[in-house]
Amino acid sequence: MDLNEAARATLRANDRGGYTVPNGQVYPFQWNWDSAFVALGFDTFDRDRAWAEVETLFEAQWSDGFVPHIIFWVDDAGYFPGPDVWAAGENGIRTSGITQPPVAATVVRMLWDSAVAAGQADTFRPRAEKLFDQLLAWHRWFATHRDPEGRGVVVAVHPWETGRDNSPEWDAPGEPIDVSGVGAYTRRDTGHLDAKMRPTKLEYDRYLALVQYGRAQGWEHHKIAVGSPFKVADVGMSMMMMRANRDLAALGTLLGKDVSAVDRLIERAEDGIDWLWDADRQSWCSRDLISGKSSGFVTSASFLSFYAGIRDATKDAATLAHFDRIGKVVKYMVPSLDPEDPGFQMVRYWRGPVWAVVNTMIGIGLAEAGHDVRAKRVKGDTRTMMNQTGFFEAYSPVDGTGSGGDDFSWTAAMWLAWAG
Ligand code: 9WN
Repeated sequence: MDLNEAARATLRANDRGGYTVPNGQVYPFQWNWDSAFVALGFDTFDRDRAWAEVETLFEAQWSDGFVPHIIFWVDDAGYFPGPDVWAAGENGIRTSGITQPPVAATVVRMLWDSAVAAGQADTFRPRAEKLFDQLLAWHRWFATHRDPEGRGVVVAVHPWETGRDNSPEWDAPGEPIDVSGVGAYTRRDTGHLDAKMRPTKLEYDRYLALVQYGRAQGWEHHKIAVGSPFKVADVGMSMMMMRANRDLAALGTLLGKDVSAVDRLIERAEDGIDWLWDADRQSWCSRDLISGKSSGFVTSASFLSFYAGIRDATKDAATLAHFDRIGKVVKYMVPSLDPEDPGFQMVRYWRGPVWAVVNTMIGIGLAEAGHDVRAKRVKGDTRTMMNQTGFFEAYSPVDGTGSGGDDFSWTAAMWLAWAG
């Protein structure tokens, strides 16, 4: 089977009817940003199914605009924590109580452009209009509840919210989390996968303590925004949000919608984003809202500034210097953590491995900013790893071996939509 066929087969196998599971065993539910990326894969061979993926996600949107990170459409004991632990949702739809990186607006804009190019604007316009309104509500929710100081950034209240669960950026901000009352629980992830590829017990205790905290607040977002013991301005989500708002404004303009509210969010982000520039490290870095301290970590998210549309000659040059330095150390770009960092681990999740979806965003951003050689490197490395290893959850930047689950939906989707 050629890889195009294999990628389509992976998406079909993980399709549960209207939504796609990231991987049948390890992640048996709908995940937010996975579904957005998966839609781009479907769009290469089944346009209607692509739109349905995003529409199903937004069926789980709460009345305040929030879109959950997991939707538990069915029961499955293969994942922990499940719906009973979260105890969240609206209208009988069981969900988690936190969100995930806002990439959906960027995806819907791409789906719309693709429908227009295929001469199907009239067919898809009503669906695009509905999604525009839902996306705008979600972005407003972010501005209210995930940017409590109005800084123009995205403040995560849970490491899972960032989508980069065990990045070392969350280590110091996670220290004050009280894990003494977490109690006994059984992880499922380490039943499916080698524990050396997964977060540690201490990290899981913190994840669970934060779930218990949110649940105790009844998942009332205004309370959590103020009182959460974990509040970190995530450079990844902040860059993706800036990009997503630009795409939402462009989509709205194409649809004849009023985009003034989105324009204000873009201005706020452009005014505030420099707060995430770490002058000592000469890099874009996440910053703890509570302590005010920069993480100082150079991660793959640090290279999303181009994708966000930031053009700043001095900062761009410094960011590219990190990129070139890292590119000499690893065989495959872009590792989730600087390989010269003492905490770098080539297979432990977001402390080293390369993720195809992050590479896609970095590659698109570099190409748009005119850094063609580097953009080609990112795409070529991604393609090589997929060719050698198949569609793994992530890959070692050192030797390209697979890390995490195999037959992974968003990886297959990125082959179809970008790398292949
Ligand atoms: C928690 C599904 C998700 C991705 C995340 C990735 C991982 C979950 C987990 O899997 O997170 O949300 O249990 O490890 O970190 O980015 O959306 O693929």
